[in-house]
Amino acid sequence: MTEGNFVDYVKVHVTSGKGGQGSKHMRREKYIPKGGPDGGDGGRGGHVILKANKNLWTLYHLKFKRHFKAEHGLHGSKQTSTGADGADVYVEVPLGTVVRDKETEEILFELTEDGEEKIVAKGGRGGLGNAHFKTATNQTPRYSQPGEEGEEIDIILELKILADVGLVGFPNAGKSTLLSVITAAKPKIANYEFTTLKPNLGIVEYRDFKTFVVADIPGIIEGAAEGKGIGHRFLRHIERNSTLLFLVPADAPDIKEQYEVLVDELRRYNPQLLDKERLVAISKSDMLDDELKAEMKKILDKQFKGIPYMFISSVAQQGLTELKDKLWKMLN
Ligand SMILES: Nc1nc2c(ncn2[C@@H]2O[C@H](COP(=O)(O)OP(=O)(O)OP(=O)(O)O)[C@@H](O)[C@H]2O)c(=O)[nH]1
Ligand SMILES: [Mg+2]
Repeated sequence: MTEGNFVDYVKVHVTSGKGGQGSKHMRREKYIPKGGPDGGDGGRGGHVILKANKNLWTLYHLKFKRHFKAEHGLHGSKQTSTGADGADVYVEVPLGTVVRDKETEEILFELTEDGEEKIVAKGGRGGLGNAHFKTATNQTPRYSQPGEEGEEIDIILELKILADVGLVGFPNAGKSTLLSVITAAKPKIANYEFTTLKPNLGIVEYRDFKTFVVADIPGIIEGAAEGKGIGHRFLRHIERNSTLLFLVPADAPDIKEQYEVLVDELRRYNPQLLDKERLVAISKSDMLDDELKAEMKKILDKQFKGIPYMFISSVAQQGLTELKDKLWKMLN
């Protein structure tokens, strides 16, 4: 997946099918005079259904096709024959898709499980044929019901990535580099801030075919929750992750302080983010010699107390197995 193809917000217009008209037919056969009403019911209009598909990671496929229309139900006919239902239309979306009514902005529902289906526009019911309306006093009803109208609605689809681990860090902390060494993802990496403009996902393939998904989101800076930088727009992509991996570079002037700034931004964006399990990785620690590392450890042990932290280096491939082990444990 390249960055340009990452789409996490689309507007879609959906229309369900109208129900078929019930029939007003009167039975007429050679030896059965006054055969009575035999008009069948109209068929149901097609629904528009959203369906979650675990193989989709973005809403990119909906960027160019934004209108979905289901078929109308067919009319009922003689011999109480019911009209065929209109075909349903399925719109496939990734897991973690939140569906809103565009007009009211109200959340209609979310899809989180593979194969889950939700009707977003219900097909109109078919009208009843005249055969239903025969009574003792009216043996030959010459009326039937029309089919119900379909529904038409503009919806907003918003993706909240369902990754297992979300990477949180300042720009340039080494998030994308880490993703590139523990997964097959090939995100853009460079020595300047805001290299990553859209989330990247990677799958960590782990011992005994275990796997977990890591999301690399754009860097977060102080004030991100209020809209500074670009990170705030992507913070929702870590709302669903079960574990947050904080990345603070070893050359940060004050590691604990940087961590606190990040935590504070998350809190201001959504305090529930702090209920998640957290791990701190001190990145780029190939820049430290053993002596310096030992000294830092003494200080960090005091500062971080209960919060687990570890030294890693993506470039020198240090601490990466321990990191994966730790993440796996936290996830399971
Ligand atoms: N020495 C050293 N440098 C690293 C390491 N990991 C990343 N870097 C360097 O740090 C710089 C930033 O790396 P990125 O992975 O692009 O950082 P990022 O956190 O994704 O940055 P943004 O996308 O801008 O938020 C690059 O020049 C990397 O080569 C490491 O383990 N050791
Ligand atoms: Mg990056």
